[in-house]
Amino acid sequence: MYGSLSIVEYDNHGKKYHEEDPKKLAEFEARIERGEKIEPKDWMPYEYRRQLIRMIEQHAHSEIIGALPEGTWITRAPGFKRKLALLAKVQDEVGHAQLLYSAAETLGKSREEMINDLISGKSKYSNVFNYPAVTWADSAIIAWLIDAGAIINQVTNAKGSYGPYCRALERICYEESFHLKYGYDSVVHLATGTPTQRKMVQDALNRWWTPIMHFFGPPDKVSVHTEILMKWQIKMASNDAMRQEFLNMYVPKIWELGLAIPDPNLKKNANGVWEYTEPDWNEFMRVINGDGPCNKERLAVRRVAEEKGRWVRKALLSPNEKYVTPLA
Ligand code: FAQ
Repeated sequence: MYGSLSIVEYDNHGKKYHEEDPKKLAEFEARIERGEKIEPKDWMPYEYRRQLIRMIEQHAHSEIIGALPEGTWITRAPGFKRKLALLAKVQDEVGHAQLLYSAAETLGKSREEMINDLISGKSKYSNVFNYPAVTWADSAIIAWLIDAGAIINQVTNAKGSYGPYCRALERICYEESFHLKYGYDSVVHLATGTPTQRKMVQDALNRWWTPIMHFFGPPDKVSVHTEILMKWQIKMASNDAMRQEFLNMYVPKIWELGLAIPDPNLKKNANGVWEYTEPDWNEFMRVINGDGPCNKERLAVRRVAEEKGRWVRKALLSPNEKYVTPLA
């Protein structure tokens, strides 16, 4: 379906634009200017649809792959209450993927195509989930600071122009806010605990700082899609603006816990802008293009899930046929 919409050849970064009817395009842009939501059956430019599919699909993939680093800690969570909370959080993340795949489907790309593009390595997903959760403290840092970053992004973009994406984001944010509280509680517990616990959480923060700085995307001056995404109000703040917001909200909270941030140049300048050492953007490019510490492992897990779940999907689609389960 999505493929059939293509009339003009596009490069991977949307540089060539579909020749749209100027009148329709002007009406569409006026609707966005007025703050109206665009709904699936409304006319929209080809490039608006293409960009939304790219972004929502990557977001959905990030949620199901994002369940994996923390998921590895469910069996080893320290205590029953932490285990229950983590189990519920991981389930929520997978639920977010479902909401987001549904939002992307409204634009004409099927879920099967999206999953195939994920497991073949064609589609991207968030850099952060290609790093291992080495200790329990890593899972706490993920639940606090990665969820914090995700909330900043999602609360902002929930005010955007595409109805189904905004509604999905709004709902996701309620759950993410709860995850953040769980993550903060886990980090506080470790940071105010024994010297061993404090060291464990400090080491985890050291490991995660660079991936977190990468999380908001490349600097604005090199970001490929920001301009068009902001023009059409898909993205409501730039990568650097979101990174600044994160630093503004969370650096004081991290310092308050007596934890050190592994960047000697991090400081707020006289204009209220955070200055920091640029994280290694070559590492970012390697990780998002498939060569991070866990990329292969993450996709391998999804491939197995896809294969093992095939009989269930078939059975759901044609309930009158008899299937022999792989366990039978
Ligand atoms: N990771 O031109 P820009 C979560 C790619 S959800 C990987 O600046 P854009 C919940 C980008 O795709 C986390 N790739 O791109 C959770 C593009 O590549 P392409 C996910 C990245 O779109 C918590 C290229 O670099 N959230 O965490 C990243 O304007 C805890 C050029 O970049 C979303 O997806 C990255 N970090 O801005 C779950 C939110 N950054 O497609 C479990 C929706 C950039 O040309 C546990 N997405 N790239 O091949 C967005 O807001 C935007 O897409 C950005 C990137 C801000 C991520």
